[in-house]
Amino acid sequence: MTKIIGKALPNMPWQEKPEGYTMPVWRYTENPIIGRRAIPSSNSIFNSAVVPFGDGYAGVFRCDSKSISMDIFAGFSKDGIHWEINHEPIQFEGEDPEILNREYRYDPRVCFIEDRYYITWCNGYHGPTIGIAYTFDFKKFYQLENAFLPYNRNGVLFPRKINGYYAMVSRPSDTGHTPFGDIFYSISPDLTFWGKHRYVMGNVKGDISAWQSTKIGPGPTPIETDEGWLLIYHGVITTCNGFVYRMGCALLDIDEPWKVKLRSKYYILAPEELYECNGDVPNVTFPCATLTDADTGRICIYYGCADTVTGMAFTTVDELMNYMKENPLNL
Ligand code: BMA
Repeated sequence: MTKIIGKALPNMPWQEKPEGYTMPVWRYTENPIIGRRAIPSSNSIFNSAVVPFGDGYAGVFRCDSKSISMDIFAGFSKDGIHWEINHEPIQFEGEDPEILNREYRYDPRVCFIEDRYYITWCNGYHGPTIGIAYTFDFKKFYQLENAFLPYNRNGVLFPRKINGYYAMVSRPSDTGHTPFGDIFYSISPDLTFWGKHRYVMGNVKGDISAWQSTKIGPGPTPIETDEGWLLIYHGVITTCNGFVYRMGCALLDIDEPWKVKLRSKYYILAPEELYECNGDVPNVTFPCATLTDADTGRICIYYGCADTVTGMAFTTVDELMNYMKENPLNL
């Protein structure tokens, strides 16, 4: 038994694994939980993040508008399933108008560290980079400096300092639909200056684990366990019809998270249902958040489906640990 280090969350969304199901991650039966037109302006609501907040939940949602402008919106829920999403995007406050200037914002992650909620997202600043902001109440948001030079996507904070530093995994990229991509680890004393970059893991050449042969990128906030950091990530293959985005998982060393202890050879969830295979960008399952219950080891994954709607799926820490141990990726 692996233990999640964290809080109990007994009321989080949950369904038992269906009888006879053989995969380690199973979908919520009422998926998708957020439709493409959940707010008046939206064309699609997908790669989005949620956290426990007050006696319920809060989140930051990627809503693309009907002009296909990408922005991020706050939302609230009592049960983590039914969401009220603000009709206006987040307005950031901050010190420097140069940084506050919005080009585009997408694929948010939310991470509670110490006393506040940090938002990271793909932020347009002469190309994609990682924006960082914090909030206490999901009403006022303070934007900090971008973490990196362009080009970078998928900046994902760790939920506590590691060896005295804030820590982040990210995926250096290019200006377009990046045809490469490895995960790197960076640290910061103050969430402004990032350095000591370390290679964590990369795409897998050949056909040993071809679903992740083009690029990979970190997904939800890493989950702390007594065996290491459990990282759920996306992996991409290039097919004759374009990219296919699946989910995988890895276990990173607790004190030196750039050291990979386990990684699954097989994907844990892939586009199979109609709402994952069919949409604005077909064949995309893109995880950006989890809720976890330390008492039971339950994990609820929030993921974007076909760049159009938002879905939920379930697993447990032991399901993922056993899957990685039974199907290890030995490079
Ligand atoms: C990536 C990002 C994601 C998107 C995915 C599939 O590069 O843009 O937001 O879900 O492509 O289109």
